[in-house]
Amino acid sequence: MLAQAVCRIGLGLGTQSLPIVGNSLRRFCSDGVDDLKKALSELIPEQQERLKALKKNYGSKSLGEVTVDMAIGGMRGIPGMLWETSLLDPEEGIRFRGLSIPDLQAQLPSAVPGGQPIPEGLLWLLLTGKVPTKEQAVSVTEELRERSHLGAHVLKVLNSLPDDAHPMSQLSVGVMALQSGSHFAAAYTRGTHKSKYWETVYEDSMDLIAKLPQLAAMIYRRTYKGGEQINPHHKLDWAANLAYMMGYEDSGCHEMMRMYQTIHSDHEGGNVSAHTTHLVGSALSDPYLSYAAGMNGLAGPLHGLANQEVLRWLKDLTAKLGPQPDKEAVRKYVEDTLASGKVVPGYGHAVLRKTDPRYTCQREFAQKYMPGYPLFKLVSDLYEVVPEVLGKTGKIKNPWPNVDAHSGVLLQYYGITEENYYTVLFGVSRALGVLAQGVWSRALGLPIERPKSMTMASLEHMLAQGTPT
Ligand code: NMX
Ligand code: MLT
Repeated sequence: MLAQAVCRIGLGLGTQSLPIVGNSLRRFCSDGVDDLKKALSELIPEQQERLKALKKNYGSKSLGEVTVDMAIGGMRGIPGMLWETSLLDPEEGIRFRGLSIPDLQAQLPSAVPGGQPIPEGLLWLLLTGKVPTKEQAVSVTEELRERSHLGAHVLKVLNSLPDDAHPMSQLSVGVMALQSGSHFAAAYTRGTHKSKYWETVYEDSMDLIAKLPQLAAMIYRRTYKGGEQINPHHKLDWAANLAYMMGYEDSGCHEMMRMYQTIHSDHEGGNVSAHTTHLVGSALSDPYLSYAAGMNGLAGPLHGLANQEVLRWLKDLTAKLGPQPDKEAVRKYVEDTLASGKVVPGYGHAVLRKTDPRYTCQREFAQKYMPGYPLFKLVSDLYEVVPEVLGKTGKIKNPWPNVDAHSGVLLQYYGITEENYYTVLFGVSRALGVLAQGVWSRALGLPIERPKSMTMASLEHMLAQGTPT
């Protein structure tokens, strides 16, 4: 049945269907006021100078020691990468270009008065470091709309996969199906000067971000809704359009999607999806190749797939204990999870040492829009039980909930009940951060990433000789 899926994408909606012809790079908003690429190009020289000065003045300074524990413990705590778009504080959580989540909610343009930020404004912020005006954010919506056309071959490629292909595998394959359109790869083959790399990386990144909602909705519709696709709505913003093309027209769901897509976008550079995208991009693999690699990392259960795992775990809990179990029963269920050698999904973090502000933001959304929803009540009860149980183990460094502990509840409430799809929504959002940084990585001329590895024998030898201590 999936192979016979009906696709209406790209048919008849003039403003949605502006394929790039050859390698021509279109200009948007040529008056300059709302031109994101122009705004970016004006910032690049000063940032290049800034990096040069940093290297010249402080290049030989130490950023601290590297212990054996760090080297064999997942490189935890080693500052080894430049990442401009966001920074994570263990106690406070994430800041995007210096702005916390409440700052984003207060300062970024929204689609409805007093509503959630639109991710297009965040994208402007991530790329330029500046809060956009409403006009600038809307210009990004328009730019993305113009770039959003998805070739008919993408659905054919997806339809050639086994019916049970996981949505994250479909996302990765779908992105790779788009890679032949890479402007960067074509420019590199033509021999473009390295000072111009960022320009085609920008074009690829914007194209990819523009196409992801249609690709993600296509995956959803073919996997769960019989295959019939829904055309984009030419008046909706990027995140609301994603929900709309998935089949959700409720304005509350659209607000939730704007918030969801904003808060999952970036979490500094060391997390698996961001680091992978950065690493692969450092080999001058184009944004399609590097983002697809990042998504394969996001698909791991200790990273982005945890949002799927949380829902599976909650479903198992309610199947065993009923929809409103008492706290003692919940406590026992958490203890049993640990005793069976599994992790409690949605809890813990490699860097954070407090409740994730992305959890808090989602909790506040739920308190406002779904206060009596039973699944929200259960997730709230877990917040009162799980940290104490995890804390008692004595080994879990952060017993508090992360972003994935709460996102599924919001999606379930609006009818998006298929948990195996959840990581795709995380992945669409993550494109904003990792691709914005990818543009800067090329603009700043960052080199190929190549850390040193050690064998156990080389470590033993080095340490037996007493150097270093
Ligand atoms: N449940 C059970 N055990 C845990 C948990 C948890 N939620 N969190 C950490 N531990 C264990 C961890 O497996 C390790 O055990 P061992 O020494 O036997 O290998 C020990 O506690 C110490 O780990 P930490 O240093 O506290 O955490 P680490 O930095 O290694 O891992 C996570 C961080 C996020 C991978 C880990 O907390 C975890 O597996 N959490 C559950 C999965 C999850 O929610 N992932 C999503 C993270 C956010 N995201 O979207 O990416
Ligand atoms: C993320 O959003 O990438 C996760 O919280 C994982 C991390 O930061 O390590």
